[in-house]
Amino acid sequence: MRGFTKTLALASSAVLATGLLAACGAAEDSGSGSSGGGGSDSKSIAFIQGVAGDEFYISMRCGIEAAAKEAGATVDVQGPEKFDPTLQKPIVDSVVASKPDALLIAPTDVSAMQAPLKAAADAGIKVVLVDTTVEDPSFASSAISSDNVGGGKAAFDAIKQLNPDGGKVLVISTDPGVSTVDARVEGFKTAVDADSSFSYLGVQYSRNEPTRAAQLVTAALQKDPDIVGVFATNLFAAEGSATGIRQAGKQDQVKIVGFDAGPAQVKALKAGTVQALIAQQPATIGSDGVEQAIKAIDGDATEKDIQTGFTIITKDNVDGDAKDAVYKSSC
Ligand code: T6T
Repeated sequence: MRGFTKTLALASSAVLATGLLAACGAAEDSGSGSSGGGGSDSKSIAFIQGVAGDEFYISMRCGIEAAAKEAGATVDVQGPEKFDPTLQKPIVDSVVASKPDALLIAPTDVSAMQAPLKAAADAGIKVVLVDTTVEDPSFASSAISSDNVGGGKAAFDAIKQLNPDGGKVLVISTDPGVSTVDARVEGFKTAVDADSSFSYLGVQYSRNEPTRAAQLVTAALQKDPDIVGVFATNLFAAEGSATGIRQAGKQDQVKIVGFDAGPAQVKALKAGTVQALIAQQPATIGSDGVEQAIKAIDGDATEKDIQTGFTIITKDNVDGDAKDAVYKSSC
């Protein structure tokens, strides 16, 4: 694993306050762009994000563009409006028709994106999976992602530190079939099951929509008013969970640990609405992706699987050691 940073220094008496809410997908990423030097014979790389406007993929784009520039390759960036395979597949089909040398992609579903991506590889395009994967990634030159199972376990450790006496915990995820968040849920659940002071209320799916996540959390709190912790498996789940807990007036009782660290999540952390963030290394995932893509294009050996680390951000380190782990909303 590369660049693994774990700084678990949770403020034990975090003051909860109101104040979270940033628009979903409100980033500058217009969905397409290009960079890189090189002449007409320069290598062409397409990058298809999981969803446009998500600061995780924007930060990844920054890493990709910087690495491509260095290598003299061109980059074309596109992303669907929603994290949805029915919207991502047509983008893949049109990218494949344009015949780039390599395709970097975060597939939005393990099964629905299998055939379109296999078809891309069969067409001679070097496919590199960045972040998410598919059921059988054997056609891919490389697959690069965070230690998602480990991140789920770290989320439980953080919730336990905030609730040493245990209690009921809930997971808010996006959609089943998304490899990354499913792995985070698995890591979290395994850790909860191993600790008898906690009880697992299961996972609820928000379809990557903060409003839905907020509704799920509010409803869950009506059913189980004594929930002590929520693990939100990505940026939008965390945003919505914080809103739901605030709306239920339970911010002094329920601790939220969220995956990802966009500017809105950091604002929530500083406001005390969220207690810990697990920041991935999207720019590194992107630059590693370019490196592997170029090796594949050149016919050199690639690394089949690369795992990147994460940083745990709390109020205590957000302006210090963990400052650089925060995602960008533009490059
Ligand atoms: O958590 C990231 C990414 O790793 C996941 O696959 C989908 O959601 C994010 O993009 C954050 O919104």
